[in-house]
Amino acid sequence: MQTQVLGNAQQVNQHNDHITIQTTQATAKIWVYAPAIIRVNLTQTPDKPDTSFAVIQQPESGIQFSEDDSEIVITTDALTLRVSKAPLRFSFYTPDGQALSEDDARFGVNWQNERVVNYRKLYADEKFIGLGEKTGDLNRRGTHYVNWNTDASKHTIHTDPLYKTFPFFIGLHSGLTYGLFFDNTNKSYFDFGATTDDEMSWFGADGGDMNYYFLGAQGVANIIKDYTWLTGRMEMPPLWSIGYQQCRYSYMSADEVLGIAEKFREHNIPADVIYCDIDYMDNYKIFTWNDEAFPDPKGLVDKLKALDFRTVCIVDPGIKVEEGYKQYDEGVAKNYFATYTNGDNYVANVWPGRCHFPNFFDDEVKEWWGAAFTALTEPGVEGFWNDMNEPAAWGQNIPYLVKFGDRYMAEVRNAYGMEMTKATYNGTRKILGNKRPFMLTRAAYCGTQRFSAVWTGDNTASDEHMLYGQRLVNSLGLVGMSFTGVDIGGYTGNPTPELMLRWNSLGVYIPMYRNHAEIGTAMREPWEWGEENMAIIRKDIELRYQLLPYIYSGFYESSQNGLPLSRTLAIEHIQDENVFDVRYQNQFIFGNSILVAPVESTKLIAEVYLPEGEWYRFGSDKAYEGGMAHSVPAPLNDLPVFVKAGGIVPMQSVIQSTNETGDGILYLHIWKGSEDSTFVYYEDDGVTYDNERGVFHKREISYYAETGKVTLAVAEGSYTSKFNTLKLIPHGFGKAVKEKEVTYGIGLIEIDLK
Ligand code: MIG
Repeated sequence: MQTQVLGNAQQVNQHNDHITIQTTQATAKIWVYAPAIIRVNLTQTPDKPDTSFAVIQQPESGIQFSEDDSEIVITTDALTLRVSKAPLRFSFYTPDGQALSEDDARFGVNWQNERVVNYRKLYADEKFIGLGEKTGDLNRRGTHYVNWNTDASKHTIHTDPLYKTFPFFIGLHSGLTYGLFFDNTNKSYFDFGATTDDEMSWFGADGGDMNYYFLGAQGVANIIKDYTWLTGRMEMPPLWSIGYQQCRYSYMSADEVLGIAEKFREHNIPADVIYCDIDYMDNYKIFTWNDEAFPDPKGLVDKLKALDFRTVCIVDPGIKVEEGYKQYDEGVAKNYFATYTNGDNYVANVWPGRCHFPNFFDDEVKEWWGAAFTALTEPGVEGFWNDMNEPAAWGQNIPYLVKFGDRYMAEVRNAYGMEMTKATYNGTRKILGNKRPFMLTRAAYCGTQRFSAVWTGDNTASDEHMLYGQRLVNSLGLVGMSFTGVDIGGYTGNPTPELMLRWNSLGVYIPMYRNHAEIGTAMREPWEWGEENMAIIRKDIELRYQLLPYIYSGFYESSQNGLPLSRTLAIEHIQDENVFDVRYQNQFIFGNSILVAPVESTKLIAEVYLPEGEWYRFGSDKAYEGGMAHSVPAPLNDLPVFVKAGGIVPMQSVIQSTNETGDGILYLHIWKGSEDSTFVYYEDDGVTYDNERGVFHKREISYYAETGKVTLAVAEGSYTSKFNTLKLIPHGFGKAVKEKEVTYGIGLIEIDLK
């Protein structure tokens, strides 16, 4: 093995937006992207083009630094980077000189053949959160992870890697916070003190540069804001996609799909979305329909529309090797597929049999792929589910030498799924014009939030999968992915009725609320569980629909500052050890004032930890004191959910789908608190991009604890709210304070609660 440890600085040069430092082993480059974001790149191939799949921002120009014999110092308003010259080591400090993160003096950055690794000092009390879709505990200290997008079917709650790669973590120590985004799509490794005597943490990759963005903002929320500034934020999703979604692998025919949709309406169970999994296709050929089972796609989608259902169809990257199949013929003729090193098209087996794989790293291939979606959009499909894009092939082991254009799979595998999804998004967005497409993907890399929701792949029908799945959702939220879901009920196996009830009730508070199941499992639609259970499931789904004004506003927040809808308690409470306690680590804040405690279906009493402050049980308004654990009832029809004192939660009447407007009343629930609180309420048409041109309705709602006043500021934007009446519903104020009803318009509204 050839090893090189980064040595002494030989030369320092200033350029417009960066400085370079030369050493024998590598060229170091440093840029400032924002006051709290400094990028460091250590490269052995300085002439290679500098590209990123994730980052959408440019560095600031006019970089400033100071230099003496021993170090180079870059100072911004928010962060100081001190680079020692002999040897070259990078250490970051707060403006007042507290150490945030320092290179290990011995190993620093080094190369082990092609592999590049950075060892950093581990602080005694340091905790680590992040990396997105990773099993394990909330606090990742003491563990090791690999990023290598994998079709992890049959995974356990310990399997690593899974489907997605997010080489971004947040470190917490000494009451300080920092983030580190290692922007490298090669197979990468993160070791949070698993192997180095609690002295070092390290991360690295099998190839590419030591290329990282150091985020020095204080507070986890601020780091997420900066990270999503750098890599982008989600758009407003189509409103219908945050309603209830019903899926199965597969509803085998148009009649079956329609029958399922009809049942929802018969049983008065709200729903918006139904899926077609791979069996809608002709022999799994992408962009085709099976003309026996799905003889009239447009007829089907139209009938579904008439029932207020939207249709989502799956697409896989594998293109069947079959002459006469359009995508195959065109792809071959134009060299659009991944190849062996001699240029022959690479073949692997997936659903259709022998397949080629589009080179989604090429813009022309992306265009071609995207334009083919007319096969789905012409019949009226508006949602697109990108599966198997790790990419997956039977046997998994796609050779590292397979090439996508001039790049080897080893270098870009982790971005393949994201680039496929980008192609699907760009293409369908173009075809659909002003209409928002819904996008779902299984594989992802940093930045995927800009155009898609994700789900966590093939989980299992068990309590432990339900709980760890929530942790995945919460952890995805830390890396900018707000629109996330799990297969409710568990993909593999059959849930017990208790598990189905419990998981469904948790689904109310999962950003994407989708019931999905594997082929061969028992049917699990809401009516499959008997009248009594169906009533409970219906109630929960109704609650989801009542909460949509709150949830949609939460997505607005994600689109503006990157904060996720499902927020691990660690975002707000970095110094509270209980938050990291494995007993409470699955709990999360949904939106900004609802705390949800996931509980096994076998436990009807739950131990819940409520952080600092006062809390009310959602539903009963029973008051609880924070900063301590409580034993609370957790029957299957009442998941432990709490609202923070001062919580402002706008709700609406029960509707059967987001196509309905309901009774025109905005039900504004407010829980008494001792501090002022605010909520940004947001509404738009839910289906077009007119919101990007000012057609929205947005206002700040404030609660003033001392005076008991509630105000709704003058509404911004040109959209007319669907509500004409405001009903203020006080909680925890005592019997004397009654509900108030006023006209809901765009002007200032002031209500006195006392
Ligand atoms: O090899 O399309 O994770 O959700 O139902 C399995 C069939 C392929 C895997 C996805 C799952 C989907 C299934 N797919």
